[in-house]
Amino acid sequence: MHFPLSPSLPTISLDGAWNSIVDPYESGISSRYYKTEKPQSKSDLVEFDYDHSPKLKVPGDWNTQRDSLLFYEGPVWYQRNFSYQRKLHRRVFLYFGATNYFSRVWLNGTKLGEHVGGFTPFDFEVTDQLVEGENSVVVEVDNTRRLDGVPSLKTDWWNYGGLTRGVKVVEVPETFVENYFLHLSSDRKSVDGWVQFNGKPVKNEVAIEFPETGFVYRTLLTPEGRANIGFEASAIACGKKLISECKAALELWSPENPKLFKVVISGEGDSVTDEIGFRTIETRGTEILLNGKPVFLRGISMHEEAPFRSGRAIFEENDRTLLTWAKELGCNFVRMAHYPHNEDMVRLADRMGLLLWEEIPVYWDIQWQNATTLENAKAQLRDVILRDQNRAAIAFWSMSNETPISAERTRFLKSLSTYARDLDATRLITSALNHTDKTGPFSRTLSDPAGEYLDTRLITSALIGPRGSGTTVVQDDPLTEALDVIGQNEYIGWYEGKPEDADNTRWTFAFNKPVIVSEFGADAQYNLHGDAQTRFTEEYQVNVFEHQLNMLAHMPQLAGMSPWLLMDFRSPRRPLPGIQDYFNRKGLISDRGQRKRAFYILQKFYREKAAQ
Ligand code: GCB
Repeated sequence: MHFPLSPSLPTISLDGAWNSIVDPYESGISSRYYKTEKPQSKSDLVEFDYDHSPKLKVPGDWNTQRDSLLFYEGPVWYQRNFSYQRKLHRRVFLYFGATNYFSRVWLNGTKLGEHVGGFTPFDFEVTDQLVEGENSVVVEVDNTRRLDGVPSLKTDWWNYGGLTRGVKVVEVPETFVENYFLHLSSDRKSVDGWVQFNGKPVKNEVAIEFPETGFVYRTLLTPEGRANIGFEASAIACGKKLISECKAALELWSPENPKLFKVVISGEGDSVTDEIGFRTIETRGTEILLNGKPVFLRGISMHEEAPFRSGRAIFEENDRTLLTWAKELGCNFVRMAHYPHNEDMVRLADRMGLLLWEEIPVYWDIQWQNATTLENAKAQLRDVILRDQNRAAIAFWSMSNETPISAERTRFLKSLSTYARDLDATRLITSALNHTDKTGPFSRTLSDPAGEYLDTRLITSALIGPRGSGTTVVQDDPLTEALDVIGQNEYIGWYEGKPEDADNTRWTFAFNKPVIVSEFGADAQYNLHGDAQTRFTEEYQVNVFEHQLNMLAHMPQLAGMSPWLLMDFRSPRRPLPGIQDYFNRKGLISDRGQRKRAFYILQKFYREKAAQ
């Protein structure tokens, strides 16, 4: 069962200091770290003691809390006590915002379950396991990378482990609003959707109220506790007035006017409050239409990395800093790479007026033929959709990033696209693709016989080969057929050729769909200066951006862009001493919050775009 954690839900926070045991040799299960009783007599042999173990803060990654854990990959056991007063006619859930990557949870020594995947929420019902007074919860979190995982072994971001998002005890009535989805119909005439109750319905009624205007919509539940919603959109604006006598139109959400309505959903003795915006997003030929009008997406990519201190972004102030920088850059759009970011980030984008691209971590090469891997990817996709489906900011569900083409990969990603559409037909489906140039000197061998994954980044540069003047780059990835919008990653001037090569590059897209250039960029260390041909200088990065912007000015089908990226981030693949020091330096802003020169190049371009 999954419910979005509406801010109105009654919760007890379990955030704070937890006891921790680092378990590199995986002794925890055999030594029963999940049992927290103390030794009964002085002769009892117990080789662990949570109370005297070091603490870790929750939420938080462990890597940036303790120097010895910076590169650690393996299990860490977390434990804490909390007191609980049982209440009549209440059901109780233990809710985890996200734990990376594989987790097992025990309450008072009883195993509640397991969860796979590092960026989506999960919960367990604990109504019957909770005891009056003191309770103990133990979580084993293991961030070991797995060949069959999503993502698999190689990523260009830090493998932050731990209880990276909040932990909460959630109390709800015996029958409660489990989830709901309210959205504007594609013709903008009605608000459609559903409400799902969990538990046995008694009154079989639900009411959806908009306190701002006084409009209340009531309908009945099916025996399964589900209500299908459908009412005229203008009814929200008309409030208590008759629609036939009222000319008011629903105020739509947009980046310029991020209008949210307070919505109260009640029934069966439960009531949840949310803030929801209404808008449509669709494509027409090679255009993206927001509320029926063409929009150019002035975007930026970003990781969920905390400004100024590095580590996972975990507080609203971290999210606010990142999104405020995106606004200062002139953005109306953010690509949240390469995994679901925290829920507050999405809610904040809703309030600040930023369209979002949300992605699951199907990154580079994964086990396309493995049914369990597909189930895992689908579960992550389902859970992020169920979490964020009511956020007007979300415009795109991205299935993947830079996946090497093969029949199995295309089948896998098409199956994900279909699944996403079945869950949510109101968003655009996309994927960040490599171009498919086949003219390079190297053959398209994507993995070697030993099964070692090659880095698709290098494959891309190999494929394009030496660049001359007037190069044409082709995008004919067969996956495009299943997408609404083509996400195009390219690194002309960094992994491919020289920055100036962009000027002569022409693009050909086999499918007549909108294109977002979802990545381009170059590493630059803040305050490292040199000439425009010297790698890692701010001048080199500026040079790449200037030539890229020249190229994009005449790229066909272009509907937006999200260069790589807002801020420098930690990556174990980036060891260059004195420059990278385990940071990917493609940020327009350094990890300490300093703006590099290229920031202003893009800002100027976006200001001019916005004025057009
Ligand atoms: C890419 C990846 C991104 C990397 C970036 C880079 O193509 O999508 O995750 O961080 O290139 O800097 O190499």
